[in-house]
Amino acid sequence: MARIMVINPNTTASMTETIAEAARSVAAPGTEIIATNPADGPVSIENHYDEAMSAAAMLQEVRRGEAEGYDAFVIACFGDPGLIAAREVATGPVIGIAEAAMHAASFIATKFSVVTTLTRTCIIAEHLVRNYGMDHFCARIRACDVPVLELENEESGAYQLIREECLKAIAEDGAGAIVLGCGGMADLTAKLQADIGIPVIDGVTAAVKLAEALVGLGLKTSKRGDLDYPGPKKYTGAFSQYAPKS
Ligand code: 2AL
Repeated sequence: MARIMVINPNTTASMTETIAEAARSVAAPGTEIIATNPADGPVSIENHYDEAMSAAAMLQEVRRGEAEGYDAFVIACFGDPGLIAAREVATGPVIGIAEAAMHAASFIATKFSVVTTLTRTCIIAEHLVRNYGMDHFCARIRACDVPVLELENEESGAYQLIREECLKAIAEDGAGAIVLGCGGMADLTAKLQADIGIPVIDGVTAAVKLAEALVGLGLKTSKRGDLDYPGPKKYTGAFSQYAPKS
């Protein structure tokens, strides 16, 4: 039995719903999923500024979940914004969808390619690949150049553009698996996989299953060293609401 809080760090509730559906589609019978997004922040996260600005309100959601006793947390944005700070706040495991998808891909293929939204965001995934030690597994990071919110617009042609990048990843990168580079792509996974014939990994579902595994193992975030709770401190001005209490 695990209670998992899945946080979409952007403020678009319809995308949170897509993420929630994907999370629930793989959750074990005893797992409770609550999906949430902050009220304050960017409607989509597509650059470093969006990432930085989304982190504070996302961390408030983790604090709320912590107070409500959730066993684990999933940060459902492909840049994994605020992930390491969330680990300081949380008692249970916190998993980012990019790290979950990349690790899952590395178990089933020697090479994967990431297919993300805008070319501009490729650098974010590139930093994560390096940070997670995934350089040997990641063949290439590709962009379909569809803005995040256009993923929800059926007329945007997003599916076909993503599919084309996946096919190029197979032909040109030698990719044995595809990692989808946006939380808002979670509903495309099964269709894409059937369509392109190689494993397609969405980080939301991968993160939920990894969270269940860690909770099942009785593992929590280590509070020895840098991931210890932030400790009480005064924050001034508009940020006083974010001041850590413990
Ligand atoms: C994302 C994501 O997963 N959600 C969002 O708003 N931006 N990442 C991305 N590369 O587009």
